[in-house]
Amino acid sequence: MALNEVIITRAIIDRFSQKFLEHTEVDTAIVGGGPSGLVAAYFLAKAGKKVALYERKLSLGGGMWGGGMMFNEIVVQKEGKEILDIFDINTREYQPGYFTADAVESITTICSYATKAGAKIFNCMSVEDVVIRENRVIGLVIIWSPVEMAGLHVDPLTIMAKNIVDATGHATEMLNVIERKADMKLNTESGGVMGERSMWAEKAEKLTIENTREICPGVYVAGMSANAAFGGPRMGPIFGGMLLSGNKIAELIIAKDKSEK
Ligand code: 48F
Repeated sequence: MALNEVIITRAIIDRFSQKFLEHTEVDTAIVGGGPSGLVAAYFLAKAGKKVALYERKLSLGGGMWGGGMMFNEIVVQKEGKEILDIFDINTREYQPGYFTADAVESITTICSYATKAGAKIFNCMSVEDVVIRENRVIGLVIIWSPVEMAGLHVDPLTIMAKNIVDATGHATEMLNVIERKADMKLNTESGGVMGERSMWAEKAEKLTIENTREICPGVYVAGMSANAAFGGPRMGPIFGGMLLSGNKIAELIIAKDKSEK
């Protein structure tokens, strides 16, 4: 059979358009494809939720690819290892309580589990704004990342979601936009993004879990974004907190949906 380039082209446009159209309204829209966002996507999709995840970059994985300073190994504590075990990711004990894993195996596997569970990942797409009605965030405003990078004057599109997750890492991009453009208070001491503090791994790892929560109506905050929002410190290349935060987001959203039924 001779290959036909037009069929190849149509297959891509058709399939992508179908996927994109089916995800213009979702249960949960996750912004950011780092470890916390991807883990949340997996557990939510596995629980049967309709999930779309938007990642600005072409590649998924956020800060996990590079391990620490581009040494592509990550460290997790016991509780973090238990999440890696769910994904069947190989870990090795380095010293009691410290486990290492290959950064590339970790992120590719989590990504694979998330997509196979049914989460739809839209890479190379940036979220630039939110949709607000009656003091609640109900949707996201999205644009192709190359449009954003080139500064082209192109209007974005909109998708609607019952729950939004800011998993944008150190940048807290969704929260910044809410603070800047909406008359909504965040559920922090100051009512706004408090800003990340300097490195303190022990404290930061604990706070990441604590700070993972609904931060304003319709918006949850996960991973490093949660710590930056609530004024917590950074933790560097220990990733247990990120994995546990993604898991907690899924638990919170699933529990909330149940209580609303
Ligand atoms: O930074 P990132 O990996 O977030 P995380 O899940 O994990 C943090 C750790 O990697 C590390 C750490 C150590 O434990 O502190 O930094 O909290 O991934 C965030 C992802 O969000 C994307 C960004 O490209 C990155 O891949 N992102 C950020 N803003 C947007 C976005 C946006 N507006 N639209 C789409 N993607």
